[in-house]
Amino acid sequence: MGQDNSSLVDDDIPPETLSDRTLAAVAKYIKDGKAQNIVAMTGAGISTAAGIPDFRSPGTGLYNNLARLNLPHPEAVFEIDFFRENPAPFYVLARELYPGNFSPTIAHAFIALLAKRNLLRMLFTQNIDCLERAAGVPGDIIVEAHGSFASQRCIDCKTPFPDREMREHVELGDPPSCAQPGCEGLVKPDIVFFGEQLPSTFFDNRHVPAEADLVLVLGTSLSVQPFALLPGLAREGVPRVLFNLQRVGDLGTRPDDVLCLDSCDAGVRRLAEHLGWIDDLEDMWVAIVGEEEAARQ
Ligand code: CNA
Repeated sequence: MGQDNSSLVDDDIPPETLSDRTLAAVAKYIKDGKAQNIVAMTGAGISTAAGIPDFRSPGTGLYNNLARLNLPHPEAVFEIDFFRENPAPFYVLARELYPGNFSPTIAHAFIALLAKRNLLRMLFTQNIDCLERAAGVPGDIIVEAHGSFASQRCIDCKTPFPDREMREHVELGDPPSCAQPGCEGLVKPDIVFFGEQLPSTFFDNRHVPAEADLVLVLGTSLSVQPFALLPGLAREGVPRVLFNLQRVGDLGTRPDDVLCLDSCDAGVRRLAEHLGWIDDLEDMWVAIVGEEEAARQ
């Protein structure tokens, strides 16, 4: 177990709801039955241990590694206007990121364990890798705010495109065209590009963070709007815990914010230890990914 730096907060503001600003106090809050409606918010950092690069980590992030695709600027790979002109770079990335190539991390398994214990109200994810579903979080409490690779359609007539054919095109790095007679529009996975509207499920559930009794933020730089607004929608006095390599957003500024500035996996393991759930968590994760993958991560 690494060093417990969960009490690293700027100011020495006394907590109002928790007994102190540590993971041990968060665990006590959960064990006392005060967290029945947990809302989790995740980003690419929860999946880096699975081998999927995030966007912005210096050196390893996708934006650092897109030079080979000859883009006018890194974000262009996710811009709809650029995609219309040149879909090939996106399909190079899609082949690398496609679901099925990666297994959930123990941080995904922790969120699934919260769901299994009926404590998870909702998971908002910015990720497009579908690893939350793979870990066993029920689909009806996941809001994939930036869409996912789970389905795809024509960008012009919006006709859905079959999964199996899509997989073949992605494996070949070959952008498919719409199969509708008379339409030759490009097909794109239903992931949200810059310049596109978020799915309606995001807006339909935007009231949920205000109903949370505990907010967990994991592995996100909180730099993409409107997702980045979600932690701020928690009511004052509701504990918010950040599991991330660095401090982000306004996390740490409220009296009941707890910062765990470490890898998501180390952070959830530490919280699970405090909860007395660590064996359950490790067993559940190994059951999902297998011994070999668990040892590799
Ligand atoms: P980001 O902007 O790249 O930020 C990632 C954050 O996670 C940074 O603050 C990192 O310091 C932190 N981080 C990286 N590794 C770890 C780790 N092991 N433990 C804890 N923290 C870590 O990514 P965001 O998700 O904030 O940005 C939103 C974009 C990224 C969304 O539109 C996603 O679709 C997109 N994205 C998704 C994936 C995926 O589905 N796995 C991968 C890459 C990008």
